[in-house]
Amino acid sequence: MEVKTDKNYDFDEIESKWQAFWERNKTFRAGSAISKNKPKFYCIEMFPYPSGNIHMGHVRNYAIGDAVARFKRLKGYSVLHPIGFDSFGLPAENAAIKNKTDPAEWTENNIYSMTTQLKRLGFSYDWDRSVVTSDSSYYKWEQLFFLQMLKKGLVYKKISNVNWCESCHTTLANEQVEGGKCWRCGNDATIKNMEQWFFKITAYAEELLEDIDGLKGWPDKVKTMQRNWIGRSSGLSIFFKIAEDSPEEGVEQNDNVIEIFTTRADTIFGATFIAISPSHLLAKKLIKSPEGQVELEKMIHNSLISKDIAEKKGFFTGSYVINSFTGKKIPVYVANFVLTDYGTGAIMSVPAHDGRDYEFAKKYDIEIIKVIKPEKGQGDNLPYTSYGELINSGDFNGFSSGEAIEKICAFAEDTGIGKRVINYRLKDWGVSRQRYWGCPIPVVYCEKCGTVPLNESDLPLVLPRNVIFDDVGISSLEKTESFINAECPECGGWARRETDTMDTFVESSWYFLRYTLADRTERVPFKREDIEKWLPVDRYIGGVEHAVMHLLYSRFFVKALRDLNYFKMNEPFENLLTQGMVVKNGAKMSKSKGNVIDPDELIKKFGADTVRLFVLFAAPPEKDLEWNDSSVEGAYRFINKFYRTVTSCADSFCDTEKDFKITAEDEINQNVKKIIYKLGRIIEKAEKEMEGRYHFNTIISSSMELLNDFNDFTAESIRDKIVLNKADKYLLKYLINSIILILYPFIPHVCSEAFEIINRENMNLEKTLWPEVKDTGYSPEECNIAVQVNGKMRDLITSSINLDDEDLLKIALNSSKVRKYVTDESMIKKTIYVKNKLLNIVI
Ligand code: ANZ
Ligand code: ZN
Repeated sequence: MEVKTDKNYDFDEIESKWQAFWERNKTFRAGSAISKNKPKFYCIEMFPYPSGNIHMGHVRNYAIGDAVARFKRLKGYSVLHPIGFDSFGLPAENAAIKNKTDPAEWTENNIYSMTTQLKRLGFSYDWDRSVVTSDSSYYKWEQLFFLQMLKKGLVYKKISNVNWCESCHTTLANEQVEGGKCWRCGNDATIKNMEQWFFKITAYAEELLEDIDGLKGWPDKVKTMQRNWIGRSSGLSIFFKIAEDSPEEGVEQNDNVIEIFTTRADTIFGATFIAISPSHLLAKKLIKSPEGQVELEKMIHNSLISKDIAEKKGFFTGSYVINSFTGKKIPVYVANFVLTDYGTGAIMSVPAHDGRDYEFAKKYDIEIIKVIKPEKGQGDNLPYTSYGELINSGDFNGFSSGEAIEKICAFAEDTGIGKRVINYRLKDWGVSRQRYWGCPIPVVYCEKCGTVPLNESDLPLVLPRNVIFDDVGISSLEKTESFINAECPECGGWARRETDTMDTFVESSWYFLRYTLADRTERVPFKREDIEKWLPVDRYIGGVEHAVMHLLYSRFFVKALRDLNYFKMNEPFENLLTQGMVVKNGAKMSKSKGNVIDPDELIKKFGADTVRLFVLFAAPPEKDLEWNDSSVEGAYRFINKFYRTVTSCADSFCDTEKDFKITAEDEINQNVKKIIYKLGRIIEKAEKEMEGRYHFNTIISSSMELLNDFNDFTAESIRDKIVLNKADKYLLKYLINSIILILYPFIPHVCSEAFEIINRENMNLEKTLWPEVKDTGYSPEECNIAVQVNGKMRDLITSSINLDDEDLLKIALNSSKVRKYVTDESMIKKTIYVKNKLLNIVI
């Protein structure tokens, strides 16, 4: 083989050479025979919607995942690293309406061009496992799950108020309404009354919440968002008798009572009015005047066009209820800030101790009674919303809030005026969409038999092609006669097909299960043994914008499929990494801001490795990445230097034996020892980072430093005519190979080339290649370091030279003299480090 020397780095040639090599050899195919005995590692990035173009955010997401996957392969893992396309959804349909193209064709074209782009970036995917969710071979199984969940009562239909986007002409799940606006187009979401299909995610509310604690590898912020979204609160539901009616004993919820939900039973003596939502079922009945009825209509209308409740508004109904605890009559108001679909849609208002109630009471001049005495040190201002000691509360005076809640709940249950309840903010997941480009819902409506599910053997129910697209606001499926007309599976008579399709979040709730199936001609969605082998996903990487929707739905789906006996697993994602955004001039890259950098252009100019190196080097994954042209050039220059170093030293090392054994007789050059020692520390550090923290930038910069050391050393040995023996050369070759392998997860093309140049053979990933640390008997020089805490000298410690601040801090914290002041590591605000001299710990 010809060894190339001193050749300029030709990324086009090198990158296409290795991409072709990988494809030809199916290098990244998961689960080959040899890898059977290896430990598994399942790594995925959130799969893209095929919009047509890869953007910088994708590149970052996939470069992170690829680095992790490639590292794990070097470490001897059998890695599953697939990609697919989340290909149902609105843009295809909008393009169809605008350009009269077929959504299927549009999607296929986009998938084709994005696949080309992904391959051009050299990501190590097992392409044979790819999924395209708009293929009937994929959504067929989703339809099957739908039918099975329907049978189990996990899917149901009901008329409900749904969030509606007029401009997208579709319903939106609660999670898809952000600040009252449609998450896709940003137009105001409104409310509409429609019959809808729902997944009963609330059946799993408790489990979804409890299992969050076990998600040790998830970022806290995502866990908090899910907890808040599920929003469990335990409290008391109380029945307030309506004053005019003569209520029977032992009231239950009926027309004579208003049921409220409170988490602050301790404040019941301060409840001076009841507030109900405008859509409350009793509203019309409670309102005594015609003006009130008009007022109500107005408020309902307003709540439909805007969910903004910043300004508290309402009116008195004319009715009263009895507060059973005080025996007093209190007025009932309709109030815009009471939510219809939370709790019971009615509240007892305690203006002294609740902010919204206070604002409302001030505005409408309603009595305010203080019933909680603030704890010491807390101000006396109203509203006082925290806990304290009860006052003005009859028999309950003197108790703490906690005690009083217990006693009042018990009292309410004993006397039948209330019951303890647990409420969740989480609502069932409405999945009906009035769109064409989605998975058809496999049911028909028969005049005789009603709503009838299709037979499982009739699946897939294929989405028809060649439908009419126009902007008239009904779904294209509704206009497609051949689709609508169906035969009833029960009576064989005429039936009308469901024309709603499923929310695209259904497809993304189980694609990571489908990836595990190697042979797609198999007539199963996935196999139990594959699920058991590969799942849970060891590392899932994606944007934090999916913290509630996708990540919660997927958890639900896995639990539901588990209960359908598909497998035993409880949770799909063991470790989650949410990467930051790519921003330019402080703003997220977007067409509307005109600050988009096109990955294709960069690749053309600098090559894929440069683009990958830049996105990994410029910021730790969880942080936002600020675009910087000169850092891109910096990455390019580094790769050039790396390549030149490798090509120019190849001749000196190529013939060094692979299995050379250093013996005691070998005298190793002191500088070689030093550099090998440094390498050892970097291998250890890199390994640690690659196993979880993923601060790739520190690995990359240490490798850069090491490469410089190596170049300096070579220059010196040439200048000083130093003769290197076999052992030296062996170690230097090991050094260069180690740098190649450490960098391989980030810049795989040039590293594959470099490996070939140095070793005259291809990298074989079936072997465990990650470099082992070699000990040459060298121990670094030592120095004395002054350790200060908040600027005061506390100890003088001895350490090896050139440690970084992290390592040094560990040593410093072992000193009892320092520990006296820094009892807990969480106290540390920052450290100031003067290399080899001083460490100041600021607490
Ligand atoms: C009396 C009270 C006194 C309350 C007090 C709070 C403070 P979470 O924790 O979110 O469950 N609430 C109940 N249903 C509501 C609805 N449909 N719309 C708006 N607010 C509603 O909140 C429970 C509290 O939120 C309940 O406790 C109720 O107000 C209010 F000093 O009842 B509270
Ligand atoms: Zn029928």
